[in-house]
Amino acid sequence: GHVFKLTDYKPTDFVVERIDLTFELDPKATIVVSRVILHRREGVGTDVPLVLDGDELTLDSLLIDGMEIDASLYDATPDSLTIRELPESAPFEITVTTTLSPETNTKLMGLYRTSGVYCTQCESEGFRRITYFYDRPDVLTVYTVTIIAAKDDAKHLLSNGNFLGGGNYDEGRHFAAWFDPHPKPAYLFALVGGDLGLVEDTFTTMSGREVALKIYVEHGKEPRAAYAMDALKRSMKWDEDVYGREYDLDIFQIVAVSDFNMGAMENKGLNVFNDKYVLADPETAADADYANIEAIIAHEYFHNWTGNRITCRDWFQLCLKEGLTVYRDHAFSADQRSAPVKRIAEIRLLKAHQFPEDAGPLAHPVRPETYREINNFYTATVYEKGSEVVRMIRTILGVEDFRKGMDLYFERHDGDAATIEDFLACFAEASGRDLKQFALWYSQAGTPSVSVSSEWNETKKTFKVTLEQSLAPTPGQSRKALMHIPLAYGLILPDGTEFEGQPTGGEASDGVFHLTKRKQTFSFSNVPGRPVVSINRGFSAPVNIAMEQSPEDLAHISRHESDGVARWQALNDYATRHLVAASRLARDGRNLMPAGDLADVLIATAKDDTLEPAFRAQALALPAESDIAREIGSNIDPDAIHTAREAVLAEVARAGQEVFTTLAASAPKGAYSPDAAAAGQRALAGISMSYASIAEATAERAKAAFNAADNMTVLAQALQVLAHQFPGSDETREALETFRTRYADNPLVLDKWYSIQAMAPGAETCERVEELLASPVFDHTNPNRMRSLVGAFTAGNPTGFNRADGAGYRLLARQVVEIDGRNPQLAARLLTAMRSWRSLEPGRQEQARLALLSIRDAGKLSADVSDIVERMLA
Ligand code: B3K
Ligand code: ZN
Repeated sequence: GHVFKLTDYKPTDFVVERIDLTFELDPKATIVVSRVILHRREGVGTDVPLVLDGDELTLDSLLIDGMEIDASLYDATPDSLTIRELPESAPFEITVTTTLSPETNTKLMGLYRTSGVYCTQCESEGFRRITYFYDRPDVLTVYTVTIIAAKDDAKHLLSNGNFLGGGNYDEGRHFAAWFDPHPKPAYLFALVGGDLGLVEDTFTTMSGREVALKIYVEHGKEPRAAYAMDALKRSMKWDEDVYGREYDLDIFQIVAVSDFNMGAMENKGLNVFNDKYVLADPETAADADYANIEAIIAHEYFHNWTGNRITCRDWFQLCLKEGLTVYRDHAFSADQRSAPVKRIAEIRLLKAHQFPEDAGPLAHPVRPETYREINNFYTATVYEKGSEVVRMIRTILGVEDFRKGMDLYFERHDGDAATIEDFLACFAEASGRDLKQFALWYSQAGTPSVSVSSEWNETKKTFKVTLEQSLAPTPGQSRKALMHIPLAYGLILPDGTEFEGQPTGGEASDGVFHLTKRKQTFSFSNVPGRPVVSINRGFSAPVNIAMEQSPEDLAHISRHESDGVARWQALNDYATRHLVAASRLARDGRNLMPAGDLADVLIATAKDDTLEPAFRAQALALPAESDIAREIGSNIDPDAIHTAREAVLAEVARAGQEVFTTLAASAPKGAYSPDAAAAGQRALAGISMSYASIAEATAERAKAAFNAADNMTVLAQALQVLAHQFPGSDETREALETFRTRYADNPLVLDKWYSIQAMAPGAETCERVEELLASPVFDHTNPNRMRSLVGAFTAGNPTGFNRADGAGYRLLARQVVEIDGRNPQLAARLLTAMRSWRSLEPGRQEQARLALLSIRDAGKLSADVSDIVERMLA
């Protein structure tokens, strides 16, 4: 396939002045009439034709200024429309008619049907599946949209912008017209038609304008949209308070649909959501679902300024809107909840998803420089590392200059299709700081490593910290330049207080070392006693730290750190180190060393009620098997890791049995509230219940919790302990059956049932997943179902998926090929679960390679899947 390059950017030959779209909705034959006014860009020769994008389109008719033209003057293929001999300078109008079949559009890109609702998904390149157009983010124009449909087929007819009017059209049909005054690229276009339930509210903006808020859901589910509505209002207020950003239309609409390739989409004034991220009530949604809804509602809303008002020049700049908007939604959630607990969750996620991506064959820069299929670049690197890069800008500039830079960006680029260079220039200008070296974070892939060593001189009372950076080669980048790495630090003195003196040897301000050279030594003098360094506090830079720190030093940090995140980091490092060592012993078939000290620290943290419950729950959650695997890095044996981790869990559980038994009963009583404090208490009680059950070695406690549960958080947690710790027990069988029958009519809840089973450790799970896939009630076409079963198994079950005989890989390969025929985006996404295959031990590696080859040789593959499979095999 074609390789797109950042350096090939060129503006279009023609400029779009406006577009008027008319849709006559029909499941099999929707007629789209697109009237576009354009003019030739100044300096473009008259011999240059107009070339518009298409994808699987057929042209019904083409008019220029209302007239038919000779067939020799244009060519229409499924993926392009070329028109020659157009006027030299005057604007002209083209009228393009296409017919679509939403019902058979299984790619969920362009216009499709989901549970009887018409909906669109245009980012990145879905608009070209609707009509021939310049489907690229730097072509911004105003849209007028008229939708006509049978009243009994589509009661609500929605599009972007403000409502112009509507009414009866002809026999049995009605229409609605919308005008969006804000010029936008085609990827932000949206249309929805259907008979939906509606939840309404209003928001009064900072300048006193009233905005109508509407959330559309399936009939009967209206009460489950209340939390999303609340989150939306809080988001709108937050963006005004924190960034001075006001909403800019009379109406903001959200539609929840059940078939959606990702979480949600920020179409101007008409967000379309995966219903998983809208619908919640205590009986059916767990605390994590509420937190996700809050974060995603905020994320899509924040795109209105970072993405829509200021969009991207080309898809290479994707992180301009995504990294920045993730950064903004993180800050929002931190303000709504506990900031340290939120940050810990972010660090965990970054390390679990982005670090492995950056360390494997799919590694790419935050701003990629080439792509074959842009859909494959909606990645943890673009989103999460992209957010970390923005966060580092704030760390380097400080809060005030960061805000100045953001203000300048909004002011200068409102209405633009901008680049990363534009963005960085605003911060450089606002702060007077040179960000040239820093900009490497956008162009160099891979996770930098920083090795840290220190030297204490007892007689001179001096302390030296030496930092050295390195960055391993990644695909296409064999040589790397030195980065600007901002490392927040603290020096913790023997009495637990912090040393405040400034070092020499390099820039260090506000508790941040600026590592800009390969190796730098920061020297402190007049230090009263040997300090312990707490480095990369709060994860100020997304790097791997290599530092020999004794368990005593780590324990000292975890006891005295004033910063909750750093305290957790120390604990987590300590636990990781222990688990890595234990896994190595298990791999060699040797006895594990006792976890005494680790258990003591964890138990002390568990019962320290000066700490918030959510923090204690995070501290108790041992690094996952995948975290341990990542630390080990190569020759990985997932079974050894599992054995070692289970042994440590059991040891901690037994040592702290009394504490865990008490805490297991500490969940808040009374009516359920999704607020962060109550969720934190449930998290602590939940993980304690799990430890207590492990210590008791019977399923009774978990089964009792399951039977008594009055909310989904407790119920799902109990089911997970049963299925993962006590597989095959009568209690587990009963609970699984109860859950299945109780929620048979609620697919989103049943997804939890699939995931919990798919993540049950051990080789047998592979057969169980096959069995569930073969069940006639399992809907293979729905992305949420597939992710909850196949995605959970492949990405969340290291021992099951990485079964030594390769059955897990073969299962994935078969599913990928099958799904690819319908929905390439979903297939490619599921396949990325194999991205770390080269770090496995040789036997599994070979099995994985054979599975990848079987996909590569499967015949007709989509660009999405072939791009991933080829990069993985390269
Ligand atoms: N911008 C969309 C993602 C579109 C993915 C296209 N393959 C959701 C978001 O990040 O807000
Ligand atoms: Zn986004």
